[in-house]
Amino acid sequence: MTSRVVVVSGAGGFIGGHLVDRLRRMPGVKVRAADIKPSDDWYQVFPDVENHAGPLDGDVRDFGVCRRLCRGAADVYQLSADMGGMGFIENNKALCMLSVLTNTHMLLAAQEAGAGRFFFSSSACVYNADKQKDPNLTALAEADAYPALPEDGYGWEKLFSERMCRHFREDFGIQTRVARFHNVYGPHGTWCGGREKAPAAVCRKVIAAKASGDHSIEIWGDGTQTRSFMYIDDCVEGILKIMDSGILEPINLGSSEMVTINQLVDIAESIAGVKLERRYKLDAPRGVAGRNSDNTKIKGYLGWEPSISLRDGIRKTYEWIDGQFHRGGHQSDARGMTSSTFSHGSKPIPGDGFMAESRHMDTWKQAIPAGYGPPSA
Ligand code: GKE
Repeated sequence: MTSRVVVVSGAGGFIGGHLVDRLRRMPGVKVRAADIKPSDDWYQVFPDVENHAGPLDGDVRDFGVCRRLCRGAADVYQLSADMGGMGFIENNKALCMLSVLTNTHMLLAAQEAGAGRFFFSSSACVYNADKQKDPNLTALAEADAYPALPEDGYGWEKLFSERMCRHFREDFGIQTRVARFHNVYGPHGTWCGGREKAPAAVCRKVIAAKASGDHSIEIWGDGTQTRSFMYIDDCVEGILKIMDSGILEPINLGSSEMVTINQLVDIAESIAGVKLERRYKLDAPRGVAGRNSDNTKIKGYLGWEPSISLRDGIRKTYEWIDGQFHRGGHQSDARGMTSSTFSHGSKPIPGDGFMAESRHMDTWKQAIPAGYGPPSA
């Protein structure tokens, strides 16, 4: 039997690694995994798949690399992106927008190669910021992306690439699938260094506070902001279901279990068996005030929605990060790890982390950059 070639770009990343692990177990599937990172830096590497690692072989900003990867491919999962949590995307808007290269080149190469299906990982960051000002909001439905007012930088790129998928489908016939991920977490992902998102950051801070004996942690914002967090197993399940479905429009892939950041900390504390003093850093990157996933559409199409509870998912994530922390010898830096850093590119930003011009806490105000407002009378 000839195998179906399935390409995963961004395979060295968190979601990509888990997706490859799932695909490689499927009968009749030959996985081709690619990432710009050298394989030593991949979160998970599987020797039984075809791996393309590093700048020469795995940089999908390069159209030539994309063409080689997509040759003979039946399915393409495009997960590569320069991304991270709020500390990264608010401070690295140009880098986030450059993911337009990977999305464009992978889509073009997939279409040129005659791939049957193309999956694009979009984000809840495409949603109109005006609809996320209230922490007790009603959940975001797919139509709430328009009129467009997405997260500056990162969200604009995602929204553009969503539409590019649509037009490639309409004009060239390639079957595209677009899922809007809502804050995905779990083991084998970024947990320190500036790109980590809240679930991993909170687990690490609690672990570090315990290890340091100084029972206090820093929390960005005032802790009342709300989010829903999706465990990685639900994410992979959803990706595969959406790819296999006939869903043509962008669709939410997220948990509908909404919590405040304070409640997220409560869960991590109860798993750790500690109670910590909370230092609120009000000038840290906060993103939107409230966000949750309206799952009406995905339930209607698939009769399914992400269902792994936050407590169960955080327990597994906590255990994995605890192992990384102690095996990696981070005890000596435990006190420092009860706070989070920001990064500019791969370099940590000195001081408290902000570039002055990015210091806009209300993301919706960033829609009109300074100097682009209406002409003064
Ligand atoms: N990253 C981080 N690190 N966030 C913290 C921390 C910390 O140490 N302490 C508190 N928070 C707060 C942030 O200020 C924010 O209000 C909330 O937790 C969630 O932050 P996040 O996990 O970094 O990212 P967001 O949910 O705001 O945004 C993410 O959304 C995803 C889609 O739902 C984005 O970063 C994207 O990576 C992604 O598309």
